Parts: sequence; C-alpha cells; structure tokens
Amino acid sequence: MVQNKPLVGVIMGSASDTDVMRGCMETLDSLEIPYEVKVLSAHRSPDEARAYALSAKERGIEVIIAGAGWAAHLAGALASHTIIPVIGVPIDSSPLNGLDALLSTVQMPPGVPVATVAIGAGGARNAAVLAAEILALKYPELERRLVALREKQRAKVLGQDTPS
Ligand code: RP5
Repeated sequence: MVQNKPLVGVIMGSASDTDVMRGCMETLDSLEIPYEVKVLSAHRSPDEARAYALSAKERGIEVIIAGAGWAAHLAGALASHTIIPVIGVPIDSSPLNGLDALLSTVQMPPGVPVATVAIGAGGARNAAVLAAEILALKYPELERRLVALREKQRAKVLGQDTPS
C-alpha cells in the first residue's frame, strides 16, 4: 500500500453509473491505490459536489476521477473548485450513447482542464491507470506496479498468436 487513507476520489453523477465505473475501482484495487467512492451530481447536488472539491486536497485526495452521463458537467464543475487533477469519464447512459457526455467533459474552456478518457467502461479503467501514472510521479512503488501491468498486457497480447 502507498498509504491507507484515500488518495483518489472516484465520483459518479448517479448510482446508476456504478456498472460502468466498476472497472475503475477494480483497477485501483489491483494497483493497491486507496480510494473513496461518492455519488455527487453537479446539477442534483451542486452544493455537496462543490464542497467535496473544495475540501479534497486538504483531506489528502491527490486525483479526482469523475464519471457522469448526459450533459456531463460533473468533472468540469469539480475541476472549477480545485487545482488537483480531475480525470473525466464520459458515461454512455444517454440516448446519444455518451457522445454528449464526451463533448461536455472534454470541451473545457482554457484555464480549467479535465483530462478526459474514452467513453464508457474502457475509459473508466483508463481513468484509474492515468490516476496511477500521476501518482507514480510521487510514489515509486506505483511506478513499479504500472511497469508490471504493461508487461502483463504485453505478454497477454503476445500469447494470443494464432498457431500457424
Ligand atoms: C447523470 O445522469 C449521471 O451521471 C447518469 O449517467 C445519468 C442518469 O442518472 P440517473 O437518472 O440514472 O440517476 O447525471
């Protein structure tokens, strides 16, 4: 363990986002990164979302991952209240299959960035890996785990050669 208290805040706009975000939590678990999970909405619970972002740094959170669907301004709203890095996961929960969430998340005006990953479950996993890469700049054991993960992926791909 890097440490026991949460380093990553995983925020989702609704409990209905849990299935898509599950791979994010699994990846953080596999990298042994402590995290907390909260449901907070930029439009349904704006005061609580703001309070979370304002207090995150002083509580020891070093990266926020925010997943939301539809007109997904959760990641941007959180980013507007903190200078810790915010990674946005566009959730494919709308009739537009997440394209709306992708644009809402990625198209931040200059000055307040959201590091946006791919739509849906794959993006949720990548959000965890990107958070780990950010944290690895400070925690050397995480760098070792990420190198091991890359090696595992390489071995898996090479093991998929079809017999000639
Ligand atoms: C967004 O609206 C949430 O992130 C979710 O993806 C979507 C639908 O939420 P529910 O109506 O299922 O609570 O804010």
